[in-house]
Amino acid sequence: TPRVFSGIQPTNHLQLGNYLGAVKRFVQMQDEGMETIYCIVDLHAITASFQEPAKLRHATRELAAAYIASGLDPAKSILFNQSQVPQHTELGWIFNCVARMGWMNRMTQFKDKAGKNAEKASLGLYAYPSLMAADILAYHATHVPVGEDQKQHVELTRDIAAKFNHDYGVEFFPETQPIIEGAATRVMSLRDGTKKMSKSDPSDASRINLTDDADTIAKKIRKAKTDPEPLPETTDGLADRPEARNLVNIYAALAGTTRDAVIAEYGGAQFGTFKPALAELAVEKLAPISTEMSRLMDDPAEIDRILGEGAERAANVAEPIIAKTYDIVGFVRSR
Ligand code: AQP
Repeated sequence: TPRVFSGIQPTNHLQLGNYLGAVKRFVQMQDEGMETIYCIVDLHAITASFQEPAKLRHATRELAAAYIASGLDPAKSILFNQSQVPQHTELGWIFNCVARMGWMNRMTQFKDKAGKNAEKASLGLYAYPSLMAADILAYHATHVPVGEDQKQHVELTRDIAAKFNHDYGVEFFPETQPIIEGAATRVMSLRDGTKKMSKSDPSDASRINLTDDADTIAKKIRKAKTDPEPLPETTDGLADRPEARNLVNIYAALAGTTRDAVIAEYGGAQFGTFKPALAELAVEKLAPISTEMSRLMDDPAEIDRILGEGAERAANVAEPIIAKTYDIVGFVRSR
């Protein structure tokens, strides 16, 4: 039976790319009645750089609030933070011994995040995709909704599962499908159309945060980098115009329509017309989420309760899978 798993790191505030590329799809899959497990991957959050403990705690609760405010229902989906379910790291270690150095060396996100000085990157950042494979496979998840930047990691998950199954001569871990759908699977920075929008970009103007108020959203869109031409009459005309394409994609994803439909309406329009329309749409869609988020954040104890309950349910699913894995590997368990 299909089972959906995905996660987001509690680093900084959620940005529009996370929402359109991931969270929106999470909620749809839940509402389609699929079995859905959504995680706040706090163990991953400490891989790229030092996280101030109070900030990490806050970001974890805020991400839970963002999920719920976006429509994730803890009664329908399992919602929890990764560090409360030890099975992730247990399976992660085994996968560290299955994954090959050569495979990890090909991960483009490690290269992006480690930057020029890979010697200074943490071992955790290097092993991140192996832990991510464990996050997914600890639940035997079959479907993983993600943005385009995570495609390579889901492919690695399949390689790890296949090698484990082959080495031990079992048909145990399933083949996982990445689900990368919609008009905004790769939202780009508002300051540079060739760079992806990211929570940890030093420039706050490069992204729209789910916590931004209406004025801030409108201002960031008004100031977004564009070329001087009007929008093209056909979507083909967006091919070598990354900034224009990005804004059209964002519009389409927020409106729940296609790029073609947006161009049918705004083809030939100047950015002076299109940007205010986009800002209005973004505020209409995002303001209710940020209002609900701040309401939920007034009661952190309730958020912690939800995460604890979710963690218990998650552990109930993962525990027998990890027990079986240990058995397959040959670890003696006598207590
Ligand atoms: N720009 C984006 N467009 C579409 N989808 C995106 N995602 C991230 N950025 C975009 C998707 O959001 C989910 C969660 O991502 P993550 O928290 O695991 O980390 P990330 O991919 O590294 O995202 P960020 O925002 O760039 O975070 P930081 O700055 O902390 O590294 C994933 O499904 C991702 O594809």
